[in-house]
Amino acid sequence: MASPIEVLVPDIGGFKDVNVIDVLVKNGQQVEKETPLVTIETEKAAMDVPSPVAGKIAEVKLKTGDKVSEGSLILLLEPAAAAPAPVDKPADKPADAASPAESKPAPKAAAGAAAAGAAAADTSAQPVAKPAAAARDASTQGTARETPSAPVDEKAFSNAHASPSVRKFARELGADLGHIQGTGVKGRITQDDVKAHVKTLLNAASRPETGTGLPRVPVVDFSAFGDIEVKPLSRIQKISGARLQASWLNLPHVTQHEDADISDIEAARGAMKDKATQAGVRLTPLVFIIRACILALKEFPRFNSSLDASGENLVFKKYFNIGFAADTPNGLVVPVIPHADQLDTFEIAGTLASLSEKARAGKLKAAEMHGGSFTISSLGGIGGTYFTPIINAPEVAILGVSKATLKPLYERGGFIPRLMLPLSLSYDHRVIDGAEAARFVVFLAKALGDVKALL
Ligand code: CAO
Repeated sequence: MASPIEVLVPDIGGFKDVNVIDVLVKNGQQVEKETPLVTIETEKAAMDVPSPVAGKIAEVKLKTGDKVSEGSLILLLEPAAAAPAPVDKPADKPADAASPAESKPAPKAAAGAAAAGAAAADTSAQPVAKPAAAARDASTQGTARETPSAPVDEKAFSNAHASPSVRKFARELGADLGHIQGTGVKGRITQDDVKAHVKTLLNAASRPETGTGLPRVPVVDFSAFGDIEVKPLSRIQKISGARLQASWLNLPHVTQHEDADISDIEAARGAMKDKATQAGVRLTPLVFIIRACILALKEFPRFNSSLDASGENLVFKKYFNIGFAADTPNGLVVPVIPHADQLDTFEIAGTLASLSEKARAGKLKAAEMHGGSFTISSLGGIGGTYFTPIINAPEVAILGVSKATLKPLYERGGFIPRLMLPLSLSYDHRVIDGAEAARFVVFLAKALGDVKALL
């Protein structure tokens, strides 16, 4: 065994007195080149310092909680004897020969040797674990979806709620903690969460690029074209994004459009305003749209169904739990009005308002977003005309509603101004035929014109 070399904290971007949050090796332990030795945490990121060479830990010189800066002594390491390659693996020899730090005796300044050896090995001196770097290489070779090999978002990794050992584990796998949903206490990320995440990514990455697999989106280094700023998606965006993508990819979507003449119901809404205010509720067009949808769902029960897990049976729901997309500062959520068919107009308005308020304040409980049977996405308060809402799978249809505008309608030999509401119904074509969807929207538009039926 060669005489020990000093392994020092490498360049950590000028940070000083950073915390050692984990010591990952013990005296006497054999390590490989790149084995993480300690985890340190700067304001920006937690990072592992890997071993510059293979060998035996002679003496660990720091402990968890210590503060270190560039050049601080981490440990003494006895480098392994030169060329330890097994005879049955001749291919290893050139690699050993190419690593001078491993074969040459350490110069007098042992610390320098460690750093120099690390530099020669390109990644060894870098306080970012090798798997992440290796992964980056893989990603440029065409693994375009998020895979364990995607570049790690260091800030999000650092901010993630996880123990040092889980951080270390994630580093070893090149998993980005910033992308993992914690299932532990208070959302803490567990080792099982990391495993499940990596498994999912590997499954996705192993899909072929052609044939039945999804074609990949190219990886682009945007910074090559100008200044950029990287911001993580919100927790809600990550969750809803995955669900939206699953629906878009699994359900054959078709969107059917229609205009509903809501002039009469708007007049009725106006007439009810005072009464509604007295009852402490705000009547918006959505309240009546919900009521009209329930009438249509009762008439066309397939729109209130779901395919079962086998994909061979339809589950018809006898309840009418209406979800509505709510735009919140943190992203899209879909609260559900349970048994909306059993509520009167003001009760629907009250529930809609209280759930919307909770959604915007980020206070919705999980149970308040479960059990929907049909969803409405209303952009009517914002504007725009028609759009293609994505079905809230496993539901089979969703109604998109846009802003009502006055339009000339030809009636009895002349044009009259009518308030027209654009409707966009997306449906799962495995379950619903185009003709049935057209009948549904025609029925719905008629119901929205029938004041008596809606009140
Ligand atoms: N046409 C014309 N005006 C409309 C309208 C329509 N279709 N729908 C609502 N309005 C009016 C309302 O009457 C209200 O005006 P007043 O204050 O003068 O009465 C104003 O627009 C704002 O309404 P609102 O948005 O506060 O209330 P709402 O009940 O219509 O909607 C909610 C509640 C939670 C659905 C809505 O606030 C929201 O978040 N919408 C966005 C949904 C979304 O992001 N969908 C896309 C998801 S991706 O598919």
